[in-house]
Amino acid sequence: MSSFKKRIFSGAQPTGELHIGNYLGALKNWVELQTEYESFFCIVNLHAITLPQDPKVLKQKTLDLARIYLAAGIDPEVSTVFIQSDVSEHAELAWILSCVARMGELERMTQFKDKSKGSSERAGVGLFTYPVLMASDILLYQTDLVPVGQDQKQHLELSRDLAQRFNRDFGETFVVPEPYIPPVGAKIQSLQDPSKKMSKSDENANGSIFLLDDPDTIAKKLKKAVTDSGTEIKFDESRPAIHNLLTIYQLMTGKTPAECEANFEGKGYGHFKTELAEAVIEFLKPFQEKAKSYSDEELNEKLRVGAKKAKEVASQSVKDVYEKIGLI
Ligand code: AQP
Repeated sequence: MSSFKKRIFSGAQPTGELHIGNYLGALKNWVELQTEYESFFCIVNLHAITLPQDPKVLKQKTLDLARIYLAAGIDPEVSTVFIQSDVSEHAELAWILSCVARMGELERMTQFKDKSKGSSERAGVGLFTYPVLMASDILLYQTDLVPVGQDQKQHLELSRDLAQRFNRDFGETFVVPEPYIPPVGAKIQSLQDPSKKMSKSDENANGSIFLLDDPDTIAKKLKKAVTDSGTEIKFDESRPAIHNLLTIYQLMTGKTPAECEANFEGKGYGHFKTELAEAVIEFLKPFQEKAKSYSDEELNEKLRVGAKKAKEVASQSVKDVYEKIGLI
Protein backbone atom coordinates (compact mmCIF):
# COMPACT_ATOMS: atom_id res chain seq x y z
CA MET A 1 0.00 0.00 0.00
CA SER A 2 1.07 3.57 -0.65
CA SER A 3 1.45 4.34 3.07
CA PHE A 4 4.54 2.08 3.20
CA LYS A 5 6.23 3.97 0.43
CA LYS A 6 8.63 6.82 0.98
CA ARG A 7 7.42 10.20 -0.23
CA ILE A 8 8.55 12.59 -2.89
CA PHE A 9 7.47 16.18 -3.39
CA SER A 10 8.39 18.57 -6.16
CA GLY A 11 6.93 21.44 -8.15
CA ALA A 12 7.41 23.95 -10.92
CA GLN A 13 6.32 27.55 -11.25
CA PRO A 14 3.62 28.51 -13.76
CA THR A 15 5.83 31.29 -15.07
CA GLY A 16 6.40 31.36 -18.83
CA GLU A 17 6.81 28.24 -20.90
CA LEU A 18 8.43 25.10 -19.54
CA HIS A 19 11.62 24.22 -21.40
CA ILE A 20 13.57 21.02 -21.95
CA GLY A 21 15.79 21.93 -18.96
CA ASN A 22 12.76 21.79 -16.64
CA TYR A 23 11.81 18.49 -18.25
CA LEU A 24 15.23 16.81 -18.21
CA GLY A 25 16.26 18.20 -14.81
CA ALA A 26 12.97 17.62 -13.01
CA LEU A 27 9.81 16.29 -14.68
CA LYS A 28 11.48 13.29 -16.33
CA ASN A 29 12.65 12.11 -12.91
CA TRP A 30 9.28 12.74 -11.31
CA VAL A 31 7.71 10.42 -13.87
CA GLU A 32 10.37 7.77 -13.33
CA LEU A 33 10.02 7.90 -9.53
CA GLN A 34 6.25 8.27 -9.20
CA THR A 35 5.42 4.58 -8.78
CA GLU A 36 8.28 3.78 -6.44
CA TYR A 37 7.36 6.65 -4.09
CA GLU A 38 4.14 8.18 -2.83
CA SER A 39 4.30 11.31 -4.95
CA PHE A 40 3.08 14.90 -4.58
CA PHE A 41 3.54 17.22 -7.56
CA CYS A 42 2.53 20.81 -7.06
CA ILE A 43 2.01 23.78 -9.36
CA VAL A 44 3.65 26.44 -7.24
CA ASN A 45 1.64 29.53 -8.13
CA LEU A 46 2.43 31.23 -4.80
CA HIS A 47 6.09 31.11 -5.80
CA ALA A 48 5.23 32.58 -9.19
CA ILE A 49 3.91 35.81 -7.62
CA THR A 50 7.27 36.58 -6.03
CA LEU A 51 7.81 38.37 -9.35
CA PRO A 52 5.09 40.45 -11.06
CA GLN A 53 2.55 38.38 -13.03
CA ASP A 54 -0.47 39.30 -15.12
CA PRO A 55 -3.40 37.73 -13.15
CA LYS A 56 -5.24 36.37 -16.24
CA VAL A 57 -2.05 34.95 -17.72
CA LEU A 58 -1.07 33.38 -14.38
CA LYS A 59 -4.43 31.63 -14.13
CA GLN A 60 -4.11 30.21 -17.64
CA LYS A 61 -0.44 29.24 -17.16
CA THR A 62 -1.38 27.39 -13.98
CA LEU A 63 -3.81 25.19 -15.90
CA ASP A 64 -1.35 24.83 -18.78
CA LEU A 65 1.27 23.57 -16.37
CA ALA A 66 -1.11 20.85 -15.20
CA ARG A 67 -1.46 19.93 -18.88
CA ILE A 68 2.34 19.71 -19.18
CA TYR A 69 2.65 17.54 -16.05
CA LEU A 70 0.12 15.06 -17.39
CA ALA A 71 1.54 15.06 -20.91
CA ALA A 72 5.00 14.39 -19.47
CA GLY A 73 3.63 11.19 -17.95
CA ILE A 74 2.58 12.14 -14.44
CA ASP A 75 -0.42 9.99 -13.74
CA PRO A 76 -2.96 11.66 -11.42
CA GLU A 77 -4.30 8.22 -10.52
CA VAL A 78 -0.87 7.39 -9.09
CA SER A 79 0.46 10.79 -7.96
CA THR A 80 -1.20 13.68 -6.19
CA VAL A 81 -1.19 16.66 -8.56
CA PHE A 82 -2.46 19.99 -7.23
CA ILE A 83 -2.20 23.77 -7.17
CA GLN A 84 -0.30 25.24 -4.24
CA SER A 85 -2.81 28.00 -3.43
CA ASP A 86 -5.61 25.40 -3.17
CA VAL A 87 -3.92 24.06 -0.01
CA SER A 88 -3.74 27.01 2.38
CA GLU A 89 -1.42 25.08 4.73
CA HIS A 90 1.51 25.98 2.44
CA ALA A 91 1.18 29.65 3.37
CA GLU A 92 0.42 28.87 7.03
CA LEU A 93 3.51 26.75 7.58
CA ALA A 94 5.61 29.23 5.61
CA TRP A 95 4.79 31.89 8.22
CA ILE A 96 5.82 29.62 11.08
CA LEU A 97 9.04 28.66 9.31
CA SER A 98 9.81 32.31 8.60
CA CYS A 99 9.95 32.68 12.39
CA VAL A 100 12.48 29.82 12.47
CA ALA A 101 14.67 30.97 9.54
CA ARG A 102 17.45 33.53 9.97
CA MET A 103 17.94 36.63 7.84
CA GLY A 104 21.59 35.67 7.35
CA GLU A 105 20.81 32.30 5.82
CA LEU A 106 18.30 33.82 3.39
CA GLU A 107 20.77 36.53 2.44
CA ARG A 108 23.16 33.81 1.28
CA MET A 109 20.70 32.41 -1.29
CA THR A 110 22.20 32.92 -4.73
CA GLN A 111 18.86 32.80 -6.56
CA PHE A 112 17.67 35.85 -4.60
CA LYS A 113 20.83 37.69 -5.58
CA ASP A 114 20.28 36.77 -9.26
CA LYS A 115 16.55 37.47 -9.39
CA SER A 116 16.71 40.72 -7.40
CA LYS A 117 19.46 41.79 -9.83
CA GLY A 118 21.58 42.82 -6.87
CA SER A 119 19.05 45.40 -5.59
CA SER A 120 17.51 44.08 -2.36
CA GLU A 121 16.12 47.58 -1.66
CA ARG A 122 13.57 47.23 -4.47
CA ALA A 123 13.04 43.47 -4.45
CA GLY A 124 9.81 42.05 -3.02
CA VAL A 125 9.94 40.54 0.46
CA GLY A 126 8.33 37.40 -1.05
CA LEU A 127 11.29 36.96 -3.37
CA PHE A 128 13.55 37.06 -0.33
CA THR A 129 11.49 34.56 1.67
CA TYR A 130 10.82 32.28 -1.35
CA PRO A 131 13.07 29.50 0.05
CA VAL A 132 11.02 29.46 3.28
CA LEU A 133 7.84 28.85 1.28
CA MET A 134 9.69 26.10 -0.58
CA ALA A 135 10.68 24.55 2.76
CA SER A 136 7.04 24.68 3.80
CA ASP A 137 5.98 22.93 0.55
CA ILE A 138 8.41 20.10 1.18
CA LEU A 139 8.11 19.68 4.96
CA LEU A 140 4.29 19.71 4.96
CA TYR A 141 4.27 16.33 3.20
CA GLN A 142 6.94 14.73 5.43
CA THR A 143 8.93 14.34 2.24
CA ASP A 144 11.83 11.89 2.02
CA LEU A 145 13.15 12.83 -1.40
CA VAL A 146 12.95 16.00 -3.52
CA PRO A 147 13.78 15.56 -7.21
CA VAL A 148 15.02 18.93 -8.50
CA GLY A 149 17.55 20.47 -10.86
CA GLN A 150 20.93 21.68 -9.64
CA ASP A 151 19.70 25.29 -9.23
CA GLN A 152 17.47 24.26 -6.32
CA LYS A 153 20.18 22.51 -4.30
CA GLN A 154 20.87 25.48 -2.03
CA HIS A 155 17.17 25.99 -1.31
CA LEU A 156 16.85 22.35 -0.41
CA GLU A 157 19.72 22.59 2.03
CA LEU A 158 17.83 25.39 3.75
CA SER A 159 14.73 23.17 3.97
CA ARG A 160 16.86 20.54 5.70
CA ASP A 161 18.32 23.11 8.09
CA LEU A 162 14.86 24.44 9.02
CA ALA A 163 13.50 20.93 9.57
CA GLN A 164 16.43 20.05 11.82
CA ARG A 165 16.20 23.31 13.78
CA PHE A 166 12.45 22.93 14.30
CA ASN A 167 12.88 19.28 15.39
CA ARG A 168 15.63 20.27 17.82
CA ASP A 169 13.66 23.16 19.35
CA PHE A 170 10.17 21.66 19.46
CA GLY A 171 10.65 17.88 19.24
CA GLU A 172 10.63 15.45 16.32
CA THR A 173 8.14 16.87 13.81
CA PHE A 174 9.49 16.85 10.26
CA VAL A 175 11.19 14.28 8.07
CA VAL A 176 14.50 15.80 6.95
CA PRO A 177 14.35 15.61 3.14
CA GLU A 178 17.13 14.44 0.82
CA PRO A 179 17.69 16.00 -2.61
CA TYR A 180 17.52 13.90 -5.75
CA ILE A 181 19.61 15.65 -8.35
CA PRO A 182 20.02 13.56 -11.50
CA PRO A 183 23.59 12.65 -12.48
CA VAL A 184 22.93 13.84 -16.06
CA GLY A 185 20.65 16.75 -17.03
CA ALA A 186 20.55 18.56 -13.67
CA LYS A 187 21.72 21.75 -15.34
CA ILE A 188 20.85 22.18 -18.99
CA GLN A 189 22.49 25.36 -20.20
CA SER A 190 21.25 28.14 -22.47
CA LEU A 191 21.74 27.47 -26.18
CA GLN A 192 22.95 31.03 -26.55
CA ASP A 193 25.20 31.25 -23.51
CA PRO A 194 26.43 27.92 -22.14
CA SER A 195 27.66 29.61 -18.96
CA LYS A 196 24.00 30.30 -17.96
CA LYS A 197 21.25 27.78 -17.24
CA MET A 198 18.36 27.44 -19.64
CA SER A 199 15.64 29.55 -18.04
CA LYS A 200 11.95 30.35 -18.59
CA SER A 201 12.60 33.99 -17.80
CA ASP A 202 15.55 34.38 -20.20
CA GLU A 203 14.86 37.43 -22.37
CA ASN A 204 16.45 35.66 -25.33
CA ALA A 205 13.95 32.96 -26.38
CA ASN A 206 16.62 31.42 -28.63
CA GLY A 207 18.41 30.25 -25.49
CA SER A 208 15.66 27.76 -24.59
CA ILE A 209 13.73 25.02 -26.36
CA PHE A 210 10.23 25.14 -24.97
CA LEU A 211 8.29 21.91 -24.63
CA LEU A 212 5.58 23.24 -26.93
CA ASP A 213 7.89 24.73 -29.60
CA ASP A 214 6.97 23.62 -33.13
CA PRO A 215 9.46 21.59 -35.21
CA ASP A 216 10.51 24.55 -37.35
CA THR A 217 11.28 26.70 -34.28
CA ILE A 218 13.25 23.87 -32.66
CA ALA A 219 15.35 23.38 -35.81
CA LYS A 220 16.01 27.14 -36.08
CA LYS A 221 16.99 27.49 -32.42
CA LEU A 222 19.41 24.58 -32.64
CA LYS A 223 20.90 25.92 -35.87
CA LYS A 224 21.60 29.21 -34.06
CA ALA A 225 22.96 27.48 -30.92
CA VAL A 226 26.48 28.64 -30.09
CA THR A 227 29.29 26.09 -30.38
CA ASP A 228 32.87 26.00 -29.12
CA SER A 229 36.05 26.32 -31.11
CA GLY A 230 37.40 23.00 -32.36
CA THR A 231 35.60 20.41 -34.42
CA GLU A 232 35.25 17.23 -32.36
CA ILE A 233 31.84 16.24 -31.01
CA LYS A 234 32.82 14.76 -27.68
CA PHE A 235 31.83 15.08 -23.99
CA ASP A 236 34.53 17.49 -22.92
CA GLU A 237 33.82 19.74 -19.88
CA SER A 238 36.20 22.36 -21.24
CA ARG A 239 33.90 22.80 -24.29
CA PRO A 240 30.60 23.63 -22.50
CA ALA A 241 28.46 24.41 -25.56
CA ILE A 242 29.06 21.05 -27.28
CA HIS A 243 28.89 19.25 -23.93
CA ASN A 244 25.46 20.77 -23.32
CA LEU A 245 24.15 19.88 -26.79
CA LEU A 246 25.49 16.34 -26.50
CA THR A 247 23.85 15.97 -23.06
CA ILE A 248 20.52 16.97 -24.58
CA TYR A 249 21.09 14.44 -27.40
CA GLN A 250 22.01 11.73 -24.90
CA LEU A 251 18.88 12.26 -22.79
CA MET A 252 16.54 12.61 -25.75
CA THR A 253 17.76 9.43 -27.47
CA GLY A 254 18.58 7.27 -24.43
CA LYS A 255 22.00 6.48 -25.98
CA THR A 256 25.11 6.05 -23.84
CA PRO A 257 27.79 8.79 -23.98
CA ALA A 258 30.05 6.46 -25.99
CA GLU A 259 27.27 5.75 -28.50
CA CYS A 260 26.60 9.50 -28.86
CA GLU A 261 30.25 10.24 -29.56
CA ALA A 262 30.55 7.31 -31.99
CA ASN A 263 27.46 8.52 -33.81
CA PHE A 264 29.12 11.85 -34.61
CA GLU A 265 32.69 10.74 -35.16
CA GLY A 266 34.14 12.56 -38.16
CA LYS A 267 30.92 14.61 -38.59
CA GLY A 268 30.68 18.42 -38.51
CA TYR A 269 28.63 20.74 -36.30
CA GLY A 270 26.03 21.26 -39.08
CA HIS A 271 25.29 17.55 -39.27
CA PHE A 272 25.24 17.25 -35.47
CA LYS A 273 22.74 20.09 -35.07
CA THR A 274 20.43 18.66 -37.75
CA GLU A 275 20.42 15.23 -36.12
CA LEU A 276 19.95 16.75 -32.66
CA ALA A 277 16.96 18.76 -33.94
CA GLU A 278 15.43 15.57 -35.37
CA ALA A 279 15.90 13.80 -32.03
CA VAL A 280 14.31 16.64 -30.03
CA ILE A 281 11.39 17.02 -32.47
CA GLU A 282 10.78 13.27 -32.45
CA PHE A 283 10.93 13.17 -28.65
CA LEU A 284 8.52 16.07 -28.18
CA LYS A 285 5.97 14.95 -30.80
CA PRO A 286 3.93 12.48 -28.68
CA PHE A 287 4.25 14.80 -25.68
CA GLN A 288 2.81 17.74 -27.64
CA GLU A 289 -0.04 15.64 -29.00
CA LYS A 290 -0.91 14.43 -25.52
CA ALA A 291 -0.82 17.97 -24.13
CA LYS A 292 -3.52 19.02 -26.61
CA SER A 293 -5.82 16.21 -25.53
CA TYR A 294 -6.84 17.52 -22.08
CA SER A 295 -9.78 19.89 -21.71
CA ASP A 296 -9.76 22.64 -19.05
CA GLU A 297 -12.72 20.96 -17.30
CA GLU A 298 -10.90 17.65 -17.10
CA LEU A 299 -7.78 19.31 -15.67
CA ASN A 300 -9.75 21.35 -13.14
CA GLU A 301 -11.46 18.20 -11.88
CA LYS A 302 -8.17 16.31 -11.49
CA LEU A 303 -6.64 19.29 -9.66
CA ARG A 304 -9.63 19.51 -7.34
CA VAL A 305 -9.23 15.84 -6.39
CA GLY A 306 -5.46 16.34 -5.98
CA ALA A 307 -5.90 19.34 -3.68
CA LYS A 308 -8.28 17.36 -1.46
CA LYS A 309 -5.74 14.54 -1.10
CA ALA A 310 -2.87 16.96 -0.49
CA LYS A 311 -4.86 18.85 2.14
CA GLU A 312 -5.49 15.69 4.14
CA VAL A 313 -1.74 15.25 4.62
CA ALA A 314 -0.84 18.94 4.92
CA SER A 315 -3.48 19.66 7.57
CA GLN A 316 -2.07 16.89 9.80
CA SER A 317 1.37 18.48 9.67
CA VAL A 318 0.06 21.94 10.45
CA LYS A 319 -2.00 20.62 13.36
CA ASP A 320 1.08 18.91 14.77
CA VAL A 321 3.16 22.08 14.35
CA TYR A 322 0.49 24.27 15.97
CA GLU A 323 0.38 21.93 18.97
CA LYS A 324 4.15 21.79 19.26
CA ILE A 325 4.57 25.58 19.27
CA GLY A 326 1.63 26.28 21.56
CA LEU A 327 -0.93 27.72 19.14
CA ILE A 328 -3.53 25.07 19.96
N1 AQP B 1 18.21 24.63 -16.94
C1 AQP B 1 17.75 23.68 -16.15
N2 AQP B 1 18.28 22.45 -16.18
C2 AQP B 1 17.82 21.46 -15.35
N3 AQP B 1 16.80 21.64 -14.48
C3 AQP B 1 16.23 22.86 -14.42
N4 AQP B 1 15.22 23.36 -13.69
C4 AQP B 1 15.05 24.67 -14.01
N5 AQP B 1 15.92 25.04 -14.96
C5 AQP B 1 16.68 23.93 -15.24
C6 AQP B 1 14.44 22.60 -12.73
O1 AQP B 1 13.07 22.65 -13.15
C7 AQP B 1 12.22 22.57 -12.00
C8 AQP B 1 11.14 23.59 -12.08
O2 AQP B 1 11.72 24.89 -12.10
P1 AQP B 1 10.93 26.15 -11.55
O3 AQP B 1 9.68 26.32 -12.28
O4 AQP B 1 10.83 26.03 -10.07
O5 AQP B 1 11.80 27.40 -11.85
P2 AQP B 1 13.33 27.66 -11.81
O6 AQP B 1 14.08 26.60 -11.06
O7 AQP B 1 13.55 29.05 -11.35
O8 AQP B 1 13.63 27.46 -13.35
P3 AQP B 1 13.54 28.43 -14.58
O9 AQP B 1 13.14 27.62 -15.75
O10 AQP B 1 14.80 29.17 -14.71
O11 AQP B 1 12.37 29.42 -14.30
P4 AQP B 1 12.38 30.97 -14.01
O12 AQP B 1 13.04 31.59 -15.18
O13 AQP B 1 10.93 31.30 -13.87
O14 AQP B 1 13.16 31.16 -12.75
C9 AQP B 1 13.15 22.74 -10.76
O15 AQP B 1 13.36 21.47 -10.17
C10 AQP B 1 14.43 23.26 -11.35
O16 AQP B 1 15.55 22.87 -10.59
